[in-house]
Amino acid sequence: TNTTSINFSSRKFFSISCKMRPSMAEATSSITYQKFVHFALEETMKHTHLAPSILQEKYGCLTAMDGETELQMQSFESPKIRLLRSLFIEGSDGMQVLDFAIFPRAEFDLPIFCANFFTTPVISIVVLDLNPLHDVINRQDYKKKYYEHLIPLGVKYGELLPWGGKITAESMKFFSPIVIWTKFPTSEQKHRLLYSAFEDYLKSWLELMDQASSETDLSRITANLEAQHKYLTWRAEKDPGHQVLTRLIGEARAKEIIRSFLFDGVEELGNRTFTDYFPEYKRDDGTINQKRSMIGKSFESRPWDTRGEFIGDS
Ligand code: BLA
Repeated sequence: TNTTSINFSSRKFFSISCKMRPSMAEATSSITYQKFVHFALEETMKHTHLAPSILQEKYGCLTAMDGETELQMQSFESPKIRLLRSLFIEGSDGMQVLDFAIFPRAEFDLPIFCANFFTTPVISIVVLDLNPLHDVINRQDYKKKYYEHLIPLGVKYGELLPWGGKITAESMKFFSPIVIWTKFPTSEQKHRLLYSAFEDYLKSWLELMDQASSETDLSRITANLEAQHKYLTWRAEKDPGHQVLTRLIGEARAKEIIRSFLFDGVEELGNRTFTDYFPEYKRDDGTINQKRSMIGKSFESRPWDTRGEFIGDS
């Protein structure tokens, strides 16, 4: 049946390169992002045919310099998906990281699915969103097309997983009215809640994908491409995961994984540089200001109201 072939193929993908040793987290607690990855692949395969990405040959399993922490990478593509990739990290010290994203092909103006979870035994830092490809504050048509029907979902999880406080102001432009930005003391209860949110957000994204039809207007395709390139350029330069990755695998390999795996396309989808897109970061000598934020941190509380209207830093 269809189901067995799904199970078979996902198992096959999982065993490509990772040691099948028992998960360290499984032995001590039920907090692991492994099952998020399993769910996401199986669920996505119910909607589309996932083929391994060319990146899969190069990026599979990696052991960090501590000899203990494992980084598991997987990547796929499909007719509407340019790149679905997952980085799952399980640290010897109880650290768990998930960076899971789905980037649509340029013919589609679909949002970018984004799940970024950083967990230590003490604290969890979470971003879960369908990141908008286009401006959701000024372009009502785009907001209506993809988010209007999802506002109740965002309100539900926004209450269960409350706003995490001030963030890098620049990041807000990449977030949608249904973004879940939260921090909480790590607990199994919150972990289960986050799993439900992840399931619901992914299912919502997959429904949007099902309905999406290919753009034929070249100017629209170009606009989608530019927007995705700007997004990749931002994240490849300023992603908060940079430091942790550098500590785990060293600067050179961290840079490579960020530019060629996590945010693959940053080199190929456009020619503009970080400071072309974000000139406020340009130093006098032309180099990029290393600060994460030029504006500073803001948005103490949720800048979207329960109707999905942007209320800003009120
Ligand atoms: C913190 N991660 C954060 C914060 C945000 C994000 C908003 C709060 C700090 C800040 O305001 O910058 C996530 N920011 C995002 C996302 C986008 C964005 C998803 O602009 C998308 C547009 N985080 C990871 C990975 C690791 C990680 C892979 O995604 C580790 C390997 C770690 N994130 C991490 C850590 C912190 C953090 C350690 C807290 C420390 C810090 O703020 O630097």
